[in-house]
Amino acid sequence: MAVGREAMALRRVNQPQGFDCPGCAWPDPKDTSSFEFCENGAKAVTWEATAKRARPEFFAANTVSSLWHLSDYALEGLGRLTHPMAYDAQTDTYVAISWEDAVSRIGAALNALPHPDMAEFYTSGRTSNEAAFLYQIFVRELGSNNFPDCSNMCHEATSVGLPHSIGVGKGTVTLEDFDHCDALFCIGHNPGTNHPRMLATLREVSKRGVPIIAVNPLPERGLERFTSPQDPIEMVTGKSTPLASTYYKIKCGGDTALLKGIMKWLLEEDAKSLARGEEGLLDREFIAAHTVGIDELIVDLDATTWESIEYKSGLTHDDISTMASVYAHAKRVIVCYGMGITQHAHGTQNVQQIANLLLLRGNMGREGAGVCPLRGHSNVQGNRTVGITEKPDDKLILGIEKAFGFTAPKNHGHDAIAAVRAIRDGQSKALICLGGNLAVAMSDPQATFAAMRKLDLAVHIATKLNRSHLITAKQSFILPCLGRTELDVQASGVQSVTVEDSMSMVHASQGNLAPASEHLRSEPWIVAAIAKATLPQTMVDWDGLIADYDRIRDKIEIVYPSFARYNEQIRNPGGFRLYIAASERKWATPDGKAHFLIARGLDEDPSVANKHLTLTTIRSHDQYNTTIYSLNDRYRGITGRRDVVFVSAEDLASNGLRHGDRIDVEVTGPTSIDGGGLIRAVRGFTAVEYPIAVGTVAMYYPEGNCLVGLDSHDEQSGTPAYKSIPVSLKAAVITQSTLSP
Ligand SMILES: Nc1nc2c(c(=O)[nH]1)N[C@H]1C(S)=C(S)[C@@H](COP(=O)(O)OP(=O)(O)OC[C@H]3O[C@@H](n4cnc5c(=O)[nH]c(N)nc54)[C@H](O)[C@@H]3O)O[C@H]1N2
Ligand SMILES: Nc1nc2c(c(=O)[nH]1)N[C@H]1C(S)=C(S)[C@@H](COP(=O)(O)OP(=O)(O)OC[C@H]3O[C@@H](n4cnc5c(=O)[nH]c(N)nc54)[C@H](O)[C@@H]3O)O[C@H]1N2
Ligand SMILES: [Mo]
Repeated sequence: MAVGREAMALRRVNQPQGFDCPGCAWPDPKDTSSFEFCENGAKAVTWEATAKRARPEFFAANTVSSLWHLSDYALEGLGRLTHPMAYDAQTDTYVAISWEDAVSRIGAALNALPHPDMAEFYTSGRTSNEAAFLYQIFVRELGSNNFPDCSNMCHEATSVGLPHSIGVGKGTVTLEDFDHCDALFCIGHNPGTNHPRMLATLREVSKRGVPIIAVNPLPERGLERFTSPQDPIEMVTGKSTPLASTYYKIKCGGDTALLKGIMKWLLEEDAKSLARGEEGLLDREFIAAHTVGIDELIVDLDATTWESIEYKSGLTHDDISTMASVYAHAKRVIVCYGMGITQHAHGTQNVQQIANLLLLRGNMGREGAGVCPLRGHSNVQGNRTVGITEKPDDKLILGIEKAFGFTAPKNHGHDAIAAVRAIRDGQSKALICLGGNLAVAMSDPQATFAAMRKLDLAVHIATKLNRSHLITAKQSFILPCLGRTELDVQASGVQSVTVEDSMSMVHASQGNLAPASEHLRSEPWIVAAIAKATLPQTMVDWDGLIADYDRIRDKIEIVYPSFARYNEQIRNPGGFRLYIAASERKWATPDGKAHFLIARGLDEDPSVANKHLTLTTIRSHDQYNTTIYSLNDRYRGITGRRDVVFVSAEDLASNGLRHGDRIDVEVTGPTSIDGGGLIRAVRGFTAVEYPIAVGTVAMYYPEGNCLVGLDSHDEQSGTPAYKSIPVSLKAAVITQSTLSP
């Protein structure tokens, strides 16, 4: 790797004048004056700043069919893409092409579609606000709302669930709130790997003696460090025995049960407290003034038995009452959560139960309290804010009209699952991807790969080669773009882009490295070039906007008034926070109230409940989504491989298996058969005995994606159920062990 280039890059990460780390979406402290980056952020930066190149000569020497046999790790390991490339079916290779020819062929192919709704426009969350905004303007001027995006596989349950609860689909806390909370709940996320800069915040919180409750089926190292209190936390629970740990190994998919359990305990203790003549445990003033639905919630919780709560969560009444008493004794509570909550068949309902819990004690919209969904990609939240949505509201349509003078379509377009279905069914014939690796990230690769091979047009705007690019259509293009770390110079000089983090802070990002190749173009430039080639009658001054990104931001401000004084505000170090009404106890719901919402039942998948194990798919320490940095997973003790299944000693024994056995993992229940009539299964993986919750097994993502059918998703948000897959384990046909005991 290019040592000098990387070292230079790392010194500029998350600095006021530097670039935003392309790793996670955790916010930066206010005055970032020192080296503020983490091990995994450094991996993301060096992966982009590599000296390796995948040049045209390489593509000429390697057919697409031969590249298919390389692993995902090896494909990206080829290095940065250097030239725009077009697929040549005759030689089965990608061949260099000029930008002019590439965009004119893409424009012609899009215009050849009978209707613009026959194209899908995917976005991955590393894209800047400027690129994402231009992209949706282009697609809407073309006449479509088909915006599948990575958020559909990620925090869609948050985007769909929280607005019904509190009127906004984003978190309500800021980084400063962590200085004031009295208890912190971390449910279903793994900060040591996926949001490492959060560990600094956790350390501060734990140094203040604030209990951190972790809820996770796996013992994740980064969290465990903060759940073994130095000071016994008897004072915050009122219990006589000090707690050795506040880490709770929940059964996969048991979070709704747990959250209902905590709320049920609160109601029971509240009643006792009132009977003693005390003031009770609920914030009655807040509930009366700000919420509706408490009576229905009480009825639902009364009807939920402790027996079912214990069974579904895998936690005891004692565990749950301890957590609940920590919650009840704290004046200000923050709940953080990640994919362990959202990627379930009832992800939206999980999110809403978290909101319920917080609302019961008024832990919303005041200092030190609130909800904190940990977003994934570094700008996935911003992409949604600036219009990447398949369901445009009137404000967006009117805003576009005001800013550009055309009327955008109002119909609802496709999210990720609808897009793949439309491609599978031959209704959509073109796919443009602004970043990402859709085929591999998506559920049901069997269906997704086959569908994508039927396309007329596939376009990938990317930094590195990945498997999605190898699933070729009649016409396929790879368009290489600048990454975050690289200098972006346009007609008016060096450009900055902007991004929004998990806490709605918007700030500028400016790359400083020389681009990996002179043929790279910025994402906004590429979007504009495709737009110009596709829309001869366009109402948008694409060249003017690209010449100076301040002009793009001026347009964003017209469409979204919450970006008032955008260009001025991003010139302040640290940027600015977008207005979140719920942070001020204003509820942007139809009736202006926050809502307690009911989750009926506790089952992830009632039809197969009770008998099966539940498989969850997780990230290793050495990967960024579908980008695999190495085959190691240090904190979990796995080296040199990813073909493993984490199983508890109890579940190994009850299935007649041992550590190191080769096993087959088969899906059970109604989703067990794929579209081709085969049992969904992963075969010959190695069982690893692991201190994971009994009843839960885990595999890496994306290795486990073939076990998730396209139809297995949260009904409300469409988020694939990547983390609640009913499975059974059996010895593989080949039983030879490849792991030492
Ligand atoms: N280095 C690195 N950083 C990243 C990423 C990356 O791949 N690598 N990806 C980015 C993206 S896009 C995202 S969305 C985030 C993802 O960040 P996370 O949300 O941390 O993602 P996951 O690794 O999927 O892990 C979720 C955690 O939930 C736990 N879990 C699984 N099932 C359940 C369950 O049923 N209940 C509960 N309570 N917990 C459960 C798992 O054990 C795991 O610890 O990270 C972002 N940051
Ligand atoms: N089983 C299972 N499946 C999952 C998940 C899970 O937990 N379990 N998680 C889901 C989640 S949370 C997400 S967010 C999705 C992720 O889905 P995606 O966002 O589609 O996937 P990534 O792996 O992040 O995309 C990596 C590719 O992005 C390109 N890239 C990198 N940087 C840039 C850039 O600056 N610009 C451009 N244009 N391209 C760039 C590179 O070519 C790289 O190969 O996967 C989902 N799939
Ligand atoms: Mo994500």
